[in-house]
Amino acid sequence: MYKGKARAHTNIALIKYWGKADKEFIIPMNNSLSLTLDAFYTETMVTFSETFTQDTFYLDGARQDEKNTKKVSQFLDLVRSLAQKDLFATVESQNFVPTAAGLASSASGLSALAGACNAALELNLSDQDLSRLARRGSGSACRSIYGGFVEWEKGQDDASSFAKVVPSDQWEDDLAMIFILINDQQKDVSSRDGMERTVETSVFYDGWLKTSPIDLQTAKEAIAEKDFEKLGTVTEANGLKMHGTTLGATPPFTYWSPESLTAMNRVREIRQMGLPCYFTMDAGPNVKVLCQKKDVKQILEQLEQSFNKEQLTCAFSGPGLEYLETDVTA
Ligand code: 2P0
Repeated sequence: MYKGKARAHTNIALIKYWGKADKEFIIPMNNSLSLTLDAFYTETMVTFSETFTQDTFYLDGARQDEKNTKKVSQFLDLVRSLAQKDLFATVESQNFVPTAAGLASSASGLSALAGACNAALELNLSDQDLSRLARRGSGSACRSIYGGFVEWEKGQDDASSFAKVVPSDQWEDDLAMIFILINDQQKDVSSRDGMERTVETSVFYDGWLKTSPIDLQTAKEAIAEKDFEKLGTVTEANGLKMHGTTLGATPPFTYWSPESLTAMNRVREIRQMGLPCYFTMDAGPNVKVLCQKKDVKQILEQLEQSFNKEQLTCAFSGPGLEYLETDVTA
């Protein structure tokens, strides 16, 4: 029996990953840059055993159906081939999110699974190779191997596409991200389907590809200079640009709901009051607000005028992958 357990935190991209150059290996079209957060994480235990006759996947204690288990099994296949071990596994994952408002993340999930497999099968993968492995499960997961500011270098193939830490002199410790949780009745377009449709059909995708490297450069300069206004401005612009591409797709779609727009406008108003804060959004209606730790209390007070307290959660910079347990009795 081979058992391993790991914890990985979620990350939010300031410069977004949006589009794949290679769907099988998950090689992105552009580099992205994220901040790993402390508030949301996944703990995953994996057990490989000769006695198992199939893969089984439990999420938050509930046994998952065939469809959800298949994604995990496909990732386990990669690990089995890497380890040259033909063993079925039981995967037990726990998502730690303050509320059950659609914040479960494939980034923390697949990164924790990669770490758990690395421990269980004693693969001894370097962080770089672990980032490459997590990437095969979900693109954004490659960034959750590391804490703080992280860049995913797109590379051009499996060997060269991985994430790495962005030197920051711990500036991320001065920052915060407030989540505005927005309930939405719309049927989701998954990020995987959304980015595929955009790459294939959006008349705005060229503009995204031409300018996201410039945004990335600006973000890295802002981090080196510890210039919050510069980082916030490019974060907000890059997120809006990503969402702009979805409107030019066929058929067009958007992740925004009316309340998302209300939230974005509130952030602009708060900024105009002199409190620096900037929003970003991912493949869903929630709005994330990048701000400085010193302003969190005042910004929360402002947001509480428009949103319920339960809708607001504050996160700070979080750590990279952590190993919790290994037990090998082969
Ligand atoms: C990001 N997103 O950079 C972007 C911005 C959503 C919007 O990475 O298909 O779950 O598994 O590689 O990583 C979410 O997409 O997609 C994502 P796959 P993933 O965070």
